[in-house]
Amino acid sequence: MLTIWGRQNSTNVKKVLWCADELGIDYEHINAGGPFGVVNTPEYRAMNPNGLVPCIRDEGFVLWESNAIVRYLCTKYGAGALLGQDPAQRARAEQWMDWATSSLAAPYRDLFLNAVRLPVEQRKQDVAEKGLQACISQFGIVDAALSKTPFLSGDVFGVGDIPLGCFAYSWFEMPIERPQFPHLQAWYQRLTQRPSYRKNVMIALT
Ligand SMILES: N[C@@H](CCC(=O)N[C@@H](CS)C(=O)NCC(=O)O)C(=O)O
Repeated sequence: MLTIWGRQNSTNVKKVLWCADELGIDYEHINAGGPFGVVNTPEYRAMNPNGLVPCIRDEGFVLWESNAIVRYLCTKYGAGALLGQDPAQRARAEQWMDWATSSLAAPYRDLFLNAVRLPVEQRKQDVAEKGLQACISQFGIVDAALSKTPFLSGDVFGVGDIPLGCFAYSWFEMPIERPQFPHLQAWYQRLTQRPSYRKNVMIALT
């Protein structure tokens, strides 16, 4: 059976749990990371030397890096579902997966930690504000893309929507002042109609 390690309130773990449920995979979930520990045990480090979540083991095959896991699950369990058959469509979806990690994750982390997760006395207002401004700029790019197609993967929901869908939930839930991004908002509303999104992504932020 597939085993997924990682605490549920991690953005990167959410991607994997959401994807697994979209595909209807039967899996075992083990909480790890943050208050759950586990990630520093020799057994876990032997699987993932980074000591980070998520990590999966599937019939002896171990894999870490959330986006790679999402693609693996779609390929193995979805017969390509959510990936798209057309090379250009698939590349477009993967572009957004990579972009979410390389261009949005860092400013989002600065904002989220300093607006939500850290104890109040440890939060740095200037870091939160810098992160917020960078996130506004990045979500503006997403909003413009979503003015052209209903999903980041194209005409239908797919892997390109999964990483940003996880970031978007926190974006709309954080106690911050957001500009109006109508296309981003409409896409987010479409995601909220998906039961596996509501189950795995729309959970308490802390
Ligand atoms: N690029 C990695 C990043 C993994 C990562 O940074 N995971 C965070 C949670 S979002 C983590 O493990 N933090 C330490 C912990 O939770 O103990 C991925 O996409 O899987």
